[in-house]
Amino acid sequence: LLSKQHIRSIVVPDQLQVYFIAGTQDVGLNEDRLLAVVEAACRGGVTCFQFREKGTGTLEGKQKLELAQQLKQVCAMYNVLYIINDDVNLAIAVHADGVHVGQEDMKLEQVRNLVGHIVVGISIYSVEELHKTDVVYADCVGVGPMYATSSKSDAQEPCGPARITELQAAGLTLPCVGIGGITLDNTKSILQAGACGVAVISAIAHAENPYEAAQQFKGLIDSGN
Ligand code: TZP
Ligand code: MG
Repeated sequence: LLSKQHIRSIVVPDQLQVYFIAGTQDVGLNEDRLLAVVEAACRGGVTCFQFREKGTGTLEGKQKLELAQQLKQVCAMYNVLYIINDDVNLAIAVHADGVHVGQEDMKLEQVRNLVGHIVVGISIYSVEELHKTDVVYADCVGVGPMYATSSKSDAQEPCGPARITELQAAGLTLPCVGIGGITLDNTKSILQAGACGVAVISAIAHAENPYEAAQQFKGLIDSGN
């Protein structure tokens, strides 16, 4: 019998070091551009990629499924953990390595029951949200927005890296990443606050050279080990 206590974390914290997130909305609604940027980011050293297809003009249905399959192949080629945002059925359909949900999405217990033993990520903004969250069904946590961001239209007020420390003091033990407005310049403060990695959209997707940007994040985090 699978009791709550027997659901174990299967994500290795090192796999969350450089967590790149993107969808076509982050690259001019251009599928080929997304594939190229993700390939460059993987080659540069990101450890995890989340396909987050969200907003006006983004793909749905068969087109989204096909792009998700292509992105999975890219990630597999570089041994990069492949996570699907929100869309639990898509994560199952493409055999993703994981799925990430927010507080407004499907409940964690239902997600876990549907996906089995893949990585389940959850967004947590505050200690109040932590207490409302069934963390026993999750493997890792995204905390943020750390800083102001232009990549999420409904983002809450920036909470700063101290929020990570605060959540851990309140009992959060799952590996977590900071997200929102993260750059090379503020990455150290996110790790010092207790995160095992940083999750970024624009710092890589909008970089002049996404390969170099990924390399710089990976180099920075490795140098601190
Ligand atoms: N969740 C909280 S902030 C954010 C998401 C998806 C957007 C992060 O994007 P960027 O460009 O790294 O600030
Ligand atoms: Mg969501």
